[in-house]
Amino acid sequence: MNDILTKLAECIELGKINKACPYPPNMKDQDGADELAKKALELGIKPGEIVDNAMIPAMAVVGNKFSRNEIYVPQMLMSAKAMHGAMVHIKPYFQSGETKRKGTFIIGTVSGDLHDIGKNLVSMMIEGGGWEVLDLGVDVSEEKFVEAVGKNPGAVVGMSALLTTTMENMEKIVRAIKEKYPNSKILVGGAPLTQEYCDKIGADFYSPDPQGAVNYLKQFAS
Ligand code: B1M
Repeated sequence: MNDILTKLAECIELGKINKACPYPPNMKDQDGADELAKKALELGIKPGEIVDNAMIPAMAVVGNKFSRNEIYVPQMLMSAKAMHGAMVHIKPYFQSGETKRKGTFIIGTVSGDLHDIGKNLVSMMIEGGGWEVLDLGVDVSEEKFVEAVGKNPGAVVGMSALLTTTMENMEKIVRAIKEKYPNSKILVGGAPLTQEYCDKIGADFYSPDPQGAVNYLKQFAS
């Protein structure tokens, strides 16, 4: 039983999505995250156990390696895809309520900004960490963020900005959310951001990378 979870974790770490996936070359024709997650469920392993003992630790390894510059964006994207391959089988159990999520995380790239590669990585890592992710996409307006927070009480909010010009929009959105929902927690990131800027705009936390975002969320997990 543990063997299959070890193999699943390895597939996620190395970005082996499914059997047909040719990457990584030394795992050609072997089962990937997709098949292994399905088999684990068929063996009667609980979805929560698969997530907690294989998927979350594997994504944490990936996130930490990325933070230390031991792997780069392409490898991380492959891992995130492998995680998604497994998640397809697990998701129905979360949706039915049989397996509990840690909370809801709302994420979007701020208005005026169409960059989404970093935002998607953060989103996938957090989903891999057992959270329900509501991804609002790119060019997300103040109104859309505020509406999403209103509809999801207690959700943690994440914002990404890649342009120095759209960082100003981030400030407006943070202020609008905090005005209406003062207890909401807001996490910000993106290449031009700094801790100083995060403090200036009244956001709660700045993370330069996805793993920092996952770690920040741990304190709010239910
Ligand atoms: Co644009 N672009 N771009 N671009 N683009 C940059 C950002 C730029 C630095 C390039 C440059 O001039 N050297 C520059 C910004 C300059 C500035 O503002 N100071 C720039 C510009 C100017 C523009 C346009 C204005 C160009 C034009 O049209 N004249 C235009 C703007 C469009 C718009 O948004 N309105 C534009 C367009 C585009 C493309 C559409 C072509 C494409 C985006 C495709 C896409 O995202 N789907 C694009 C790209 C790819 C880039 C570069 C090359 C790469 C960005 C990227 O994806 N990096 C970028 C130059 C560069 O960075 N080398 C550039 C990889 C990604 C994993 O990193 O997003 O930083 P990043 O995310 C990191 C962290 O920041 C963090 O985690 C991630 C992983 O470590 N992170 C978070 C991100 N969000 C987070 C949120 C968190 C926590 C961490 O919590 C919520």
